[in-house]
Amino acid sequence: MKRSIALTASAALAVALAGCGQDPEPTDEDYITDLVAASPYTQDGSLDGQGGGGQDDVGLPEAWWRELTGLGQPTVVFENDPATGVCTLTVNRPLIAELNIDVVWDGQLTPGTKDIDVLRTRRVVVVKTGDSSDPYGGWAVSAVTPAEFVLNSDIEQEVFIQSMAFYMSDSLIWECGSPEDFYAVPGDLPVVQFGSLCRLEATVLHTNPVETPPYFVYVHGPLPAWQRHLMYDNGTMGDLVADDGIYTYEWYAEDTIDPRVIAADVIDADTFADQTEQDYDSGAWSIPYVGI
Ligand SMILES: [Ca+2]
Ligand SMILES: [Ca+2]
Ligand SMILES: [Ca+2]
Repeated sequence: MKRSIALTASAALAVALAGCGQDPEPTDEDYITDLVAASPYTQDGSLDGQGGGGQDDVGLPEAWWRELTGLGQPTVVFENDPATGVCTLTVNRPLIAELNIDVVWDGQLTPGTKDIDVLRTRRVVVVKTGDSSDPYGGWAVSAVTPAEFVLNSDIEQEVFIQSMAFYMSDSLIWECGSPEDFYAVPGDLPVVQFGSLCRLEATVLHTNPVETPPYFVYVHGPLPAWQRHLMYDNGTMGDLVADDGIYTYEWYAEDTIDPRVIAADVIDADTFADQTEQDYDSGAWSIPYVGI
């Protein structure tokens, strides 16, 4: 019996030693990949919040919401060797979801579904600020671009966000004209003070407008009652000038969602025109904010 135990212990030791040999120290790439999977500055969700707003006489559905059905693993593309201590990455994450949409204004919820196949992509700068015994091997997120949501299906994307501008108490505190623009974290991110007057403005592009209006624009963020609200270009809801192509929504910040992001989200009117065709077309930008 004793001999048996001794053999077992030896075997366990051998396995443990072999395990050490096959499990080397994490590389910088390993640490950075773990960092961007966990950092609050690189979480953007799937824009699956619900919302109200709108009227049946302008081409909106009675109800719609996205429902995430599959979250792919993030792919991290290193644009330079982390050995320099500063590294730029592109992080791509596939989002498989469904658009639930009910276009019949009858007080009954009988939605159809449209497939959503989207890639969420963002660039990140990370810097090595500590040593290897620190969390994530001493790496920290230094700057991020907005996350851009683009179609990852065979359907040609025709609607795009072109710019975002965020105001608090009528002061411009953050703006973006390209999803390639980097913002230092946390200093260059928009700050949202709960209870304060917020306003988001966005411009959009439709490459092949057919319907009137050609698209609908939504804001997602720390909004009252719902996580998303329709944006307007008709001189109401904080919109300064009607029909100038700048879509606006103004609100008093009163809610938080996880993750903490502000997003501008455009949906093709053709997508909203029925609840049967597989024609999902949408684009969005999303930026993390700092809540105070
Ligand atoms: Ca209905
Ligand atoms: Ca306007
Ligand atoms: Ca359609």
